[in-house]
Amino acid sequence: MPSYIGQSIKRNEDPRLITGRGVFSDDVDVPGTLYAAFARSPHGHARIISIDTSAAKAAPGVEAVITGHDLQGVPPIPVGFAPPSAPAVPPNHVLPTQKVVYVGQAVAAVIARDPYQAQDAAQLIEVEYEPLAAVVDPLMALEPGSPQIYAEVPGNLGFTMSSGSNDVEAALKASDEVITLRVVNNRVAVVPLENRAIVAQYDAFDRGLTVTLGTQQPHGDRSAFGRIVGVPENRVRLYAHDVGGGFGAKGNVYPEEAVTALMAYRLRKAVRWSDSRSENLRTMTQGRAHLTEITLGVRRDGTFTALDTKVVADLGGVLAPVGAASVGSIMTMCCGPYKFPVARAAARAVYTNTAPTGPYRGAGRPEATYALERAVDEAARRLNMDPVELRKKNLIEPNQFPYTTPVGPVYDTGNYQAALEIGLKAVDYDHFRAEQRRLRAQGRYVGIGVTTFVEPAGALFWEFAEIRVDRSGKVTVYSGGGPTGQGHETILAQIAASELQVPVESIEVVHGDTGAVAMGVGSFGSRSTILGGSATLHAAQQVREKMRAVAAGMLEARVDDIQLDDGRFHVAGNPARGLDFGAIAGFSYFGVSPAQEPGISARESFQMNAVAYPFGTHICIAEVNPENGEITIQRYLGVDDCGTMINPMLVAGQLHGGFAQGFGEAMMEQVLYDSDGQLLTGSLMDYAVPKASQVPPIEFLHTVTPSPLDPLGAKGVGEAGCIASPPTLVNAVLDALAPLGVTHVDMPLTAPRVWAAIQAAKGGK
Ligand code: MCN
Repeated sequence: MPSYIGQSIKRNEDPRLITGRGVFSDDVDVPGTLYAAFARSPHGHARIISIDTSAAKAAPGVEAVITGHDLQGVPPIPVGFAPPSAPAVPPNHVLPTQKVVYVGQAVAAVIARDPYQAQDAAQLIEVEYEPLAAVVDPLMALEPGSPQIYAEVPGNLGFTMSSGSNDVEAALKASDEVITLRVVNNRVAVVPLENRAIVAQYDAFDRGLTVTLGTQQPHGDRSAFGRIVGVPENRVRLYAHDVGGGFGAKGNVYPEEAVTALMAYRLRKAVRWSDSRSENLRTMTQGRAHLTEITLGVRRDGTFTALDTKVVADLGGVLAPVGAASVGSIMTMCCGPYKFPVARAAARAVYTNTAPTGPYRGAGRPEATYALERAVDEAARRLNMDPVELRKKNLIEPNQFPYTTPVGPVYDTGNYQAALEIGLKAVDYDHFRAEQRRLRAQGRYVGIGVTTFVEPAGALFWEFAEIRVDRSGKVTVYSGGGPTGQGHETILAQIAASELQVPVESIEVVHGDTGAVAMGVGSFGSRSTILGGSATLHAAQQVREKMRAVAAGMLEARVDDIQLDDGRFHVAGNPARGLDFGAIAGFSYFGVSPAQEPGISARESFQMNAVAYPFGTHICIAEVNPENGEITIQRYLGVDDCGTMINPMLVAGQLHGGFAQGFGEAMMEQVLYDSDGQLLTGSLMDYAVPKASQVPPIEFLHTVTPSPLDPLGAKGVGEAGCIASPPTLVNAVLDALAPLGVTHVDMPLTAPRVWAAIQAAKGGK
């Protein structure tokens, strides 16, 4: 039977999803359920003087009203990682009692018999606030005299991070050219199709809690609920059925989810909550929000000499559970795919009166790539060199892997030149440059952006899979991942089916059930194919060997003589003397010798002490109308290398989705607050997410450089599209506008912004 690995088969999960039979958290119906609703802060920064819940308690249908005062002894939301430089980590209380630090922060909750009663009663909660001066700009927050959000965090400086060495300064001094650029990675909202949703149910039978939650980390969240609610973890069962997108922001427990679970346990009932789009835009963790000053030293011949990256990262009002992750990524990924003799990076992470920020698809890699690629194009302009030539001169060579960068990471494998060449050939780069000159002579502004990039994938080191073959011979993969739309039910089945030689559609994949899956980490950091896929492969190999041993006993042959072909174990050279899965599996439960374990199953956790480094080249050709600043994307193509592709069609799907998010960030998305911390983009009328018709077509090309780190040779791809696309799009626009003297526009590249940059450049002239 040919291997399924590398085949673009359709997704096993799709018939269910496209016929409306998906089960999202909000679809779970529990009889007698109660509903939670929240009273939220109207202020960006205020002291809580008093909370009067009497009117809400008396409202129809209300079963309970709670504030932070009712949660004495409940631990704050756990922070996954707080850098040692943090002077203090102000606790992220489930419900605050002293002060609120961003608009929309939940201060009290109502539990009622129907959702409308809950919302009406929440409106009756009287909170007296003493408004305090707010600060929303992280640079202003660092200024002396700015409002202090936490007494224990002087100057609002949450933490610092750094990497590399100070040799950078001498190297910059010795450089022929030094390019310094300040760029902004605009704050973006996550906007999953499915908002947050939870159903928590007191489980009278074992005095525990059953939680259904849209999450990327089922097992981690089960632990967090156990700790917050005060129930031993083994009495908490968490289900994450279908999840309508997470994009990094559904990896941790939110205060509203904690309240819902707590109240279900306290009231001995089922309680549910799902947020409205406007609640989601106010309080789900947001992404990016980084200001970067990048300094690149270069010799006259184009050789890079040094890199210095300084970041100011906006944490928002509280440190989200993995709020530090994006900052850490820049410290390690600032050098991209280039050879720098010396480099360093430093970050200041700052509290502001805005929604907390957290990982958002790419989590630090898009920020690092954007700053670096913008600086490389600027260096090319300064040196009067072709930006592609400059990249070629500095890319790490294929024979230099494993390659250790001056800020620490060891890149496993790569051939950056090959991906670049394929992309250049596809767009006929030299021809394009000639055509560009011709069009410029006609007054048309057409430009090209070329990004070469590398990113780490496979973070946090292990994932779990178990394979069981039931008595009928049916194979089930139990995966520790937490997919949110990536297609794990298909790719894990492809891997197991290839090893066991059974039809891919016959394999069931179970995930998102902590009662059925013994352990797991989850899906983030483009890790599941590498780690979960390899765990599945190893478990399948074990299952195959166990079945061979049982078959040998049944066929009275030597194990070494048993061969697996097309789903049948037979004696080598005698295909007629064989047994199918059902016969072997059925026998394994009854007839095995005392030396053999009954049943057929295998558990594996695959771990790596390093990460893999996918890479690629993205190219965009764009035209700008100088009269109104409108941009037309004429062509966009990505050459991506994620090692062995398990399912090229799903790889393309991931790149497509990632691109749409990068396109949104580059062209139209931006969360805005006024100076008091009021959110100005609180609905989808004000916050522009690209519509399908606005996203340009993308061409996908690939190179395949397997990773030596995992048995599949796979690397991740879930985030590549949004890492490479913002600089590609912006550099294309800046290249188009080069004749007008425009060298800088901050994202998002809305037409008015581009037009203003053109006018400013004309005025400057
Ligand atoms: N794949 C493959 N071969 C490879 C690598 C990947 O076939 N060598 C395909 C597989 O279909 C796999 C998918 O690409 O399921 C993504 O694989 P991987 O890169 O391992 O990433 P994860 O499965 O761990 O998913 C996490 C990643 C991240 S970090 C974000 S954020 C993200 C993303 O995936 N959020 C998503 N993709 C998303 N897609 C959807 N629909 N919704 C989200 O919330």
